Amino acid sequence: MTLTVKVILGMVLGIVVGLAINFSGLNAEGSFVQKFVTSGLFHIVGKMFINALNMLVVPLVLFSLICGVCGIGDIKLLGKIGTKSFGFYMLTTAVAIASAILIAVGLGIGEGMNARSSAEFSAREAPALSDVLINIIPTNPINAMAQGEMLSIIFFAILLGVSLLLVGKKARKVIDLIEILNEAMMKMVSIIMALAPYAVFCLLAKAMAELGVELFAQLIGFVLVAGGVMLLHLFVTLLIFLKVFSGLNPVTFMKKIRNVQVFAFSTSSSNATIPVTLRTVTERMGVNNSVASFTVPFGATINMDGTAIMQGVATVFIANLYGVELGMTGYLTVIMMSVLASIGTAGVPGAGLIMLSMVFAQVGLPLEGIGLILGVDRLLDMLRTAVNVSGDAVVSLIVAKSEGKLDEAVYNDQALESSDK
Ligand code: DAS
Repeated sequence: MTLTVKVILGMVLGIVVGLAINFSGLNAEGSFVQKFVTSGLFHIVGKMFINALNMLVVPLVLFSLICGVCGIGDIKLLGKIGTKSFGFYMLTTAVAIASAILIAVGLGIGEGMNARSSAEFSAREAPALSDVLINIIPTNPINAMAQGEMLSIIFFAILLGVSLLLVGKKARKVIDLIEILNEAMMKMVSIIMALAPYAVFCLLAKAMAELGVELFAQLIGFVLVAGGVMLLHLFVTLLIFLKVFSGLNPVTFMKKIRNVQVFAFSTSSSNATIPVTLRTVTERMGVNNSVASFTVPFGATINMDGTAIMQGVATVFIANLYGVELGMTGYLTVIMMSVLASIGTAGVPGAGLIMLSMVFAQVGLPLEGIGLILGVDRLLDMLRTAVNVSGDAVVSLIVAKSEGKLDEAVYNDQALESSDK
């Protein structure tokens, strides 16, 4: 049984058990069941799992970003192709997160619940944007890592990666070590994610017992809105970008990208999909390998439009659920944090959820809101990964076309559409 099936099973069982406890009234104030649910096994297992996710954030972001930058190989590639692709990756992600927040706020998802956070949290006033920008540069990177100041860690990791590239051949051993540590972190993510089915069961059973069927309805609403915005981004926004910035036919793109999307959907991993994306954009869309070999791995590391959408919708959902007023500054901070969180998100299953805690922490939302999202995250992870890799392919085409490195005869060759080629 795959992990995805186990997580979905944990989700269904958690909802059923939680709703049964809620409907039965067994968790009346002061009852044994209420104590067991609120501070007993369900609570303990859920909190331990969320702590484990938080434990991963700093090392995962640090090593995956340094590897992503060092993976560029030649510092000169950071020039025109690097600048162009970085710019377009950030632009598509910013549009993705802004549309997610606008739609989620417009629909008012999560409103009316006024859930209580068992661990009293003070909804921290989102810091002024100027402070957020100034604090991106850490005075002490080690302290920033100890404090989990993610913006500073992302800045330092990218700068360290560029610096290692500038050192040249002498840095090879250090880069190899960091690549091994990065691989170890991916394994650690897999180990912790293997426990997700049990954590999902406990977190959802607790939440459903406390908040009842209304929460269930709210969660369905969250999944539908997040999924809807992802599909909007995939079938409208990205195709508009493709048409406007490269003039290429969006319908041809959607026919040829299908096998990549199916692979990403089933693996929930951008990293695992890199070989499939590379082969598709070069052999079936005509992108020159000199461009694709940079833009595709680079995109799998820093470009996560689908993840940013999930993070934006989740932030609005949890803020409304707990009655936290984020305000314009708060939402602007969320947009910036989600763009940066998507840079730091590794291309492995569940990474976007791990980074969500960084966004929540920045705007003072309760981390236990992660536990509610976790229950339905696996479903969204499959869809958002397909969106992520589609964005990587679109930007690869735009950059290749602008550099004169796109064979349009191959792109327009309808014979190359069938997914078995
Ligand atoms: N599954 C991640 C990826 O590979 C995205 C995420 O977890 O948000 O793109």
